[in-house]
Amino acid sequence: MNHPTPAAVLDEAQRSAQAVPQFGDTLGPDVADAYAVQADLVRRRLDRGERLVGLKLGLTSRAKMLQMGVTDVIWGRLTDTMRIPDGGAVDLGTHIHPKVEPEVAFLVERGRATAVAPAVEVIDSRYVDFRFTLPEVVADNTSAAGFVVGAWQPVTPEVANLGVLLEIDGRVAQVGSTAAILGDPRRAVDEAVRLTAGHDVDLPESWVLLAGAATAAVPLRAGAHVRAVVEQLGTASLRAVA
Ligand code: 0L1
Ligand code: MG
Repeated sequence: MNHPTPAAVLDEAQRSAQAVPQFGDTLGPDVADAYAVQADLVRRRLDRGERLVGLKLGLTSRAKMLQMGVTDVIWGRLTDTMRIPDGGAVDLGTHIHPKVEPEVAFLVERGRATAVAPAVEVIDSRYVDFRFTLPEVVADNTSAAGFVVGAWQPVTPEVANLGVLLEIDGRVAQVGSTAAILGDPRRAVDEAVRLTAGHDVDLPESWVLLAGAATAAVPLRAGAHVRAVVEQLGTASLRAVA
């Protein structure tokens, strides 16, 4: 009997909201191979009718890079079904052990950022206990699970260093700065272009880029109201329903 491929295993884990063990030696240490698994994984979603709407960067802060022992950021693909309307609900029944992190998003048109917005990313590793190696998280589409984008604004130089709060039920859970994202989140666009060169990524003319987290991620609990507040840019929010 043929064993299911890593992409098939991760696809089923996401669809059934059941965590799977890490692959260990099956996946291999090569990040290029892991991106091929990610492409296969997301292709399965597109074949079921989802649309590619953008990209995300991960491990964009010095703290996360040191934690993972890496020197380069990673990237994943965003589809339309991951998008949650601002203020909308996330069904916890369709996730394994989701976490939320405050980010900024860019609207990218013809290779440049034409607008910026506060955002919340929902990450949900498909691996048991949210534990993975770098190739494993790349294969798992960098834990991408959902995202909310607030109101779009013009991109100004101030975006380089704005205060960020992650609020849960009206209480401050995390404090950070947009400067934690690559030193300046505006670098995310060039990084995304560089990282995806040579990959088969068929983006629409106007697409969303989640630039990275401004603080550590926080577990998403049933009933929680989550709000990212970015100085000068405003808010993006969601609530978790059981
Ligand atoms: O968006 C992110 O920075 C997450 C990247 C993958 C690592 C994780 O799941 O914490
Ligand atoms: Mg993120």
